Amino acid sequence: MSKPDIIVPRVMRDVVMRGLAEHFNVHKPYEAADPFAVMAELSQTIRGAAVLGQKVDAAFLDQFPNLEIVANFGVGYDNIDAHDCSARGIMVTNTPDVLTDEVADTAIGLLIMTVRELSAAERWVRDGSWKAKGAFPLSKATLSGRKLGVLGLGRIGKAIAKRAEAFGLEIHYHGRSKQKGIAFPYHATLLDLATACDTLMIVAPGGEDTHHIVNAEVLKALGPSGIVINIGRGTVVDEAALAEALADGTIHAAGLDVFEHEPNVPQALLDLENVVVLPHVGSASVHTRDAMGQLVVDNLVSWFRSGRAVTSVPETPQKS
Ligand code: 8YV
Repeated sequence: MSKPDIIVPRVMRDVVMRGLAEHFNVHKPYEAADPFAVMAELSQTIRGAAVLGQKVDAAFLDQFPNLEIVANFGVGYDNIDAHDCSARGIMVTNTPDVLTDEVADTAIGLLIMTVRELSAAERWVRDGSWKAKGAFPLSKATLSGRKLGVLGLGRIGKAIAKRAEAFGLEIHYHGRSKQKGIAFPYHATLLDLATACDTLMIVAPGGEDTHHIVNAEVLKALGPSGIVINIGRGTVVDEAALAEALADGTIHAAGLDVFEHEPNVPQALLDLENVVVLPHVGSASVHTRDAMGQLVVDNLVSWFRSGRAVTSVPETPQKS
């Protein structure tokens, strides 16, 4: 039997490219002088897509009328219009679980870096300030006694909460609904969560429903000792409002791994001392990115072998 034809619009990790090559006819339009011409030529042939950050919208889907599955590299899939895929009968998969611990570890690292000003402290050593000026100034904030509001208590949110509990933090949460069997206090609105807490851990996915929900009002409710950590998606935060709240003391500090227009980080944030910035490294270890890549391959292989995906997203559930 001939191998199914799949498209990889942007180059992906070795583990993905090698894994796919074993099982599929892999088309890589990015290698061609005119990628759009290649895509047009392949229009009727393509049955699967492996995507990384690629926008999968109506225009993309219209190009490939015989597409059966879109396998996303990443647990977040706000780059994909999963409702449109569902309406067209196209399966969408993501890469949950295999990255949960890595992202939760990064989130806790970023929280401590931010609270204790560790990146500025490191710069103090490297730029000779320790020798020239003496001890690094004491951090104004402490982790001790903080109330952590988790926005989005999914798999990663729970793993962060578990770690934060071990650090003695009081955990609260907000999400679409109160979850059964979870003892942490639930707040029906984000504003209530921010009012009850001084530390906001953003783990929520991107997309229309969460666009800029962390706004000026929410930041004000966190208060002057407030700390915002974002490990979810940049679009969840109104970055202009955040920069303003950080500059005028409405909140104390922020630690950000994600931004609205990556890799562009607003200058207003970079200009501030009370912001720790990371280049979207939540899941970025070789170990975890390889596991995510393998899951992309496994989803496609399983689909074309058995008509079942390994990790389908809720909008395109597995048929039982
Ligand atoms: C990756 C992520 O950076 O899984 C996600 O949703 O944000 C990250 O693990 C992303 O998949 C692009 O490489």
